[in-house]
Order: sequence, then structure tokens, then C-alpha cells
Amino acid sequence: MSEAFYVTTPIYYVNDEPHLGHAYTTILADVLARYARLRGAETFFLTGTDEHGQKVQEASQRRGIAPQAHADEMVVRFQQAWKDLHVEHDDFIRTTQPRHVRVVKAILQDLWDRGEIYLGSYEGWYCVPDERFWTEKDLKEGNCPDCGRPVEQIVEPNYFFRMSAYQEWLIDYITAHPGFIQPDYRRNEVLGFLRQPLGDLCISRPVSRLSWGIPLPFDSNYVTYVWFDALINYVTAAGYLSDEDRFDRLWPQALHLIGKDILTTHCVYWPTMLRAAGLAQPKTVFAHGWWVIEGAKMSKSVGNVVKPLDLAQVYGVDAFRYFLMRDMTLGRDADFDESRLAHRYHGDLANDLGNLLHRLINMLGRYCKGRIPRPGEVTSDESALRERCLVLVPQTFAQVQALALNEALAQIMSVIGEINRYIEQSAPWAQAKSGQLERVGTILYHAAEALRLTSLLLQPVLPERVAEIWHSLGWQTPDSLKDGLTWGQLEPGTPIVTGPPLFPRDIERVLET
Ligand code: ME8
Repeated sequence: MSEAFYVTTPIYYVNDEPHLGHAYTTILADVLARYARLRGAETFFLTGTDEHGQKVQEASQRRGIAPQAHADEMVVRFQQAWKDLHVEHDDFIRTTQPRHVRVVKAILQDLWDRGEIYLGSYEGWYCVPDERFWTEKDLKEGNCPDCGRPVEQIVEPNYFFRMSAYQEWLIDYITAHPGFIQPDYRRNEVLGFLRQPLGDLCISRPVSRLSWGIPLPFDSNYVTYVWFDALINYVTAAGYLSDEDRFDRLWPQALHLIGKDILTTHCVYWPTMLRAAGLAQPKTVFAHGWWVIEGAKMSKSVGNVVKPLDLAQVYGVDAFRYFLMRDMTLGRDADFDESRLAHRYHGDLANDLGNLLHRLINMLGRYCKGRIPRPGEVTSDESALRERCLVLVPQTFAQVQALALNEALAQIMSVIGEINRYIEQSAPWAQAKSGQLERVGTILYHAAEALRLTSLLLQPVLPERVAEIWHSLGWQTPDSLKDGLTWGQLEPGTPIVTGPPLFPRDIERVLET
């Protein structure tokens, strides 16, 4: 294996219902992982759920069941959604799993033993009727943001991680490693934040207020603050303290995909925690933008939450995946508009890709007895087409590795357009009329082989549709898809298979936009 590739999503709060935003990050990770597998890299794709904390405790209390039982029920919604969206993760971590609890406790104990954690006092605002703590900036006009009642300032003993000691080191590290936080405007945002003095991080909650968390190994009257627990999932799953060889291979290659909402936790808390624990940094933290609806962030209270599975049911899962990857410039916000999804569906997918397969299968049936023909002598047109497809392979991998997925897809689709034009210009129907059957075979072989190879580069985004293309062309996929990335794999004489349209046109829109 040439190299390792380790990609993670945030672990989502188990109480939420998976929506377009969660689906986006997870499909993005899936697509990147599939490209890495296609390149032949040792690939590890991790997602999961964040299961401790106040909200889970409260929700389970309302239902009158234990928090673990509540989480066990809730987690299924994420697991099922990823399955339905053709997400092939290698691991799904839950922060309540013993493998994770063990690592969190080991790290806490080690930091405590080495004086990186100390007992101090936490000052904050407390809403007595709600039994909730708020920070100064949470307050609405000085009152509880939830119920609007006055809050009391309280002082409570708590444990702190000496985060402030790492401020200078972190600034230097970020400056010396320009690829660490991406895109660059997010790196600048973090460096801007670090111009203010960095405080220490309160990492505990007293059990009297919150019991649903990982107990501090050195003081059973406290549980671990949920972010200090959650971030550690990334090293737990990579094999830290369980499979050190694997951990050493994967960890330096880690790519954390996150939304821009959780930049500080991943770019300030996490690097300093790792540093204090004596661990290396992940390779990259990449913060993508928001999917917004008419300029507003999706939220349950505004009632503009897009349910990914509703759309996937109408347009098909693969078309939905294609749209998300094609229409967001990674990093920037993107406005979700179903008419744009419909436009991509009819244009790129049905007209360009679906139609290419459809025409080819028809012509192979009509002129080549329903079999892959044997190519004869080639002209410069065939050589150019072959060359274009072969060059596309490294170009696509380079763009994907630079996380320019929308550009990679635009380029692949432009080659699909070139295959369509090659057929137009070579006019196999006219050649057939004048009895040039060998020429017809040469043209159709090249067009079919070009489609096979180009569609392999679309497979990470459209896994099911592309498998149908290969089935129609009678291509026996190799055990490792990487071996399919050369020219000339369609076997002359193989029967082709006529199937239903790849992207049927009679779909109805679900949302009124
Ligand atoms: O923050 N557009 O979990 P979470 C794009 N448990 N992406 C979006 C989005 C939107 N409108 N809405 C959500 C947490 N996301 C913590 C993470 S990690 C150690 C702990 C995606 O359930 C995006 O990836 O609130 C964002 O960062 C994540 O969902 C937040 O998920």
C-alpha cells in the first residue's frame, strides 16, 4: 500500500435527527474515502455519535428511561441514514463505548499525574429553576437564554486543563504548518482568536448537576466536559492505546472534516490537548461552509430543515450525492435550492451521462450484435480520446487531494461531453450505412471504453449508477478497482446488457422552492 488516508466527520449529537448538513459532511468524507481506496491508499473513514452531556440526560429523563437506553435508540437513526445514503464508513464510534471511555480516562489520568490538569474554581451564571449553567456570552440581556428569568452568579470548584500554557506554541505551529487549518481564511480566523489571551479550559462538571458523562478517574464527584471527551474519539478509533502500529500509520495523515461552527474546539482545544498528551497533530482540519436555505442557517425552530432522505427518494441517492459534491465550493456557504438539484439531475446526469450510455447500448445492439466490438485501426481521433481519458485519471486525483471536488466533477463531466461529441463527429450510423463495419466497431469500442474508464472516476460519488453502467457494458470489475484505471479493459465479444434508464426523467420535485 502506497500511503495511508484517514478521514473523520464530527461525531454528531445523538439527540439530533440527521439533516442535510450532517449528510453533507458524511457524504463528503465517504467520497474522499472512496477516491483514496480507488488510488490504492490504506483508507480509514470514521464517523459516529457524541452521546454524553446535558441534553441526552434531559431527554432521557423526560422519557423516563436510562440515558444509555435513550442513546441506543437514537443512534440507529444516524446508522440507518448513512446506510441509506450509500455511506461506507470503516468504523462508527459511540462515545459511550468502553473502548473510548478507557482512552479518555487514560489521557485524563496522565494529564492529572503530570500537572496539566488542576483543581480551580469555575465562575459562571446559573439559572436556578432550569438548573443550568451559562457563560456571560450565552445570556440574553443578562437573563437565562432559555426561560428569560434572572440568573445568579455562582462559583464552583472544577478541574481545569492548562490550555493557556500552549498559546504561543499553537500560534507558532499554525503559522509553520499552512496546511494544518484549511481553508486559509479559517486559519486566519483562528490566529485572530489567538491574539486574545487564551484561558484554561474547564474540563469537569460536578455529578450533582450532570451525571451523564465519563467520570474523572481521579475524582468520582465529577464527570468529563463533553468536548474533552468527544474530541478524543479521533485517536481512540485510530488505535491509540490499542493498536499502536496502526495508530502511528494513520494518525499523522488524519483529515478532520468539520463545519465552520466547531472551528475553535478543533483548532484550539484539540491541538493543545494533543500537545499536552504528547501526541502529534492531525494533518489537516478542514472547515466547510454552511448549507443555508435562502440565506438562513437551517434550524428546527425556523422550520427549514431539509431531510436528506426525502430528496434522495425522489432523485435517487446517487444524484443527491452528486449534487452536494458538485454544487458546494468547499469552504464557502452554499444556498440549497431544489431547482438547482433538479437542473443538475436533468442536465449533467440524465442528458449527458445517462444519454451517453443509452445511445451506446442502442448502437452496440444495432450495429455490433449486442456485443463489445473488436477495435480496428485507430485514427488520431481515437488516440486523442484515449489520451484525454488517461490524463483525466491523475488530474482527478490531484484535484480531489486538493479538496477541489466540484472542479474535479466539472472536469469529469466535460470529458463525458467530449465522448458525446466524439460519437457525433465520428457518426457511426453513417459509417454503418456505407458498410464500414470495422470502423463502426472501432468507434463504438473507443466510446464504450472511454465511458467505462471515465465512469470509474465518478464511482466514488455515484457508486450504484456507475455499477449499472459497468453491468450494461459487461465489464468484470477487478477485485481492486485501482486495477481498472488503465485503457482497454472491455473485452471484445462480451455481451452487453440493456437496462432501465440510469436517470429516469419522470421525477417530481418534493419541495416547493
Ligand atoms: O457539533 N451545513 O455535533 P452536531 C453544513 N457533537 N454542515 C452542517 C450544517 C449545515 N447547515 N449543520 C450541521 C457537534 N452540519 C459535536 C461534534 S466532534 C468531536 C463533536 C454538520 O450534531 C457540520 O459538519 O451539532 C457541523 O460541524 C456538524 O454537522 C455539527 O454536528
